[in-house]
Amino acid sequence: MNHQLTDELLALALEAARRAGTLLRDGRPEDLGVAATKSSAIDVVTEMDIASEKLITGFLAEARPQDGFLGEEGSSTEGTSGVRWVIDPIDGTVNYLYGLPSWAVSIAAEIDGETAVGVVAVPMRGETFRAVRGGGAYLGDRPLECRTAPRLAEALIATGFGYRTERKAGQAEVVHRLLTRVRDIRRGGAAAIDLCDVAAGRLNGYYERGINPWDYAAGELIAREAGALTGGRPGEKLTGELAVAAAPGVFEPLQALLEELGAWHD
Ligand code: LIP
Repeated sequence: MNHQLTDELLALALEAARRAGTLLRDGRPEDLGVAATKSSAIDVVTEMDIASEKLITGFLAEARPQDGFLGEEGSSTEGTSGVRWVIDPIDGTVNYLYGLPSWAVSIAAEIDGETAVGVVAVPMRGETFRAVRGGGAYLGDRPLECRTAPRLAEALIATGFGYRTERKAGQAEVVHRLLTRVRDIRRGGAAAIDLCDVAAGRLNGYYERGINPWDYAAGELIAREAGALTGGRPGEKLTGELAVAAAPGVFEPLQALLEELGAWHD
């Protein structure tokens, strides 16, 4: 990899995430409401999602006008440099809407289609996670290492649920059967934070069906660089169909159990 390029992309992602995080933390209106809905009436966008995406894409495009963009709130351009930014301006929008602290700004940079840099800022925790492919994962200056569990039955596993009723019904079936097979289940509400918490050893694993590239691009790289394994159904890459990330020793039985429980379909 071209280290000069990844250093530049990391510095830009850190600064964009810092600026957006400050805007979101300090600029959240007391009477924040829903600006629009997407896949269902509970899949919401606030004015702050839109303002955050505008700030991030404006800052990055000024520094690197040839790059492409994929953003949750509609940014989508090809670019000509081989670099594409994958952006979630607020991951955990429902938490943000309600004033709960678990929301993040997630920014990844792909080089020729492969995620090379990932930054996840969690402003209400005062934490910023980062990783460069092949260079390890860090929380601030602290190198991260994921945490395994002796058995799946002793593993703390996070998950999430979609916005559509049919999908939730399937997810409820899976979690109903999984709960008795693991230590406990967490539902934080932001995939990017769950993936970073796997990286930091605060969770042994995470899985979810139906998340999007902007939710997982940065967090997956951070989890992998902290030693976690990531994927989808057995033998497949992590995609929206199914995302699984866990420490070695937990990943394999978790992925096999999710396959048995049909976690990849509605
Ligand atoms: C959210 C994800 C979360 C999932 C929610 C939603 P958003 O992303 O991070 O894991 O369970 O349904 O998709 O919509 O807050 O960017």
